Amino acid sequence: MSVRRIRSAVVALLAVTAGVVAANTAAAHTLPPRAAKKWEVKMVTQDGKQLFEPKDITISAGDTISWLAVSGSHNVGFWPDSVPKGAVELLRKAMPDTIAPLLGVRKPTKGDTYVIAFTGMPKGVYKYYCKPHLNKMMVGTVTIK
Ligand SMILES: [Cu+2]
Repeated sequence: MSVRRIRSAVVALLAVTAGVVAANTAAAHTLPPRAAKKWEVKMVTQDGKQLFEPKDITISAGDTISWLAVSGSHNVGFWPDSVPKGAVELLRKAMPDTIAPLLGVRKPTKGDTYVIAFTGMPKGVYKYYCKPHLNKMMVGTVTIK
């Protein structure tokens, strides 16, 4: 086999491989989107402690978290510098019933919920807190993977 023939065989093989890769990439883009999931984080006062349960949660962008009042009076707040770059404005729009920028109303009644849909939010770690119990380290994280 001549060098020229080998060269054209290699070129043909590379073209086929590139075609397969392109086809796979196109297929991945046509898969139906994953259904958004709804998560629950409990807000609890128990045995003199205040906490979010679970304290740390990992979700996908588009998922919703419902913070459920179980006992005590709590809220959900974020610091502008404790969320990923580009998330502040999206979070501000996604947070209902705020009493200050990135700070939700208190939920003092058992069964009340505070709900945020993390639609279109950037990946990363979102650190948050409960304002009335920040001095008792009632904090948590939402990680968008
Ligand atoms: Cu609290």
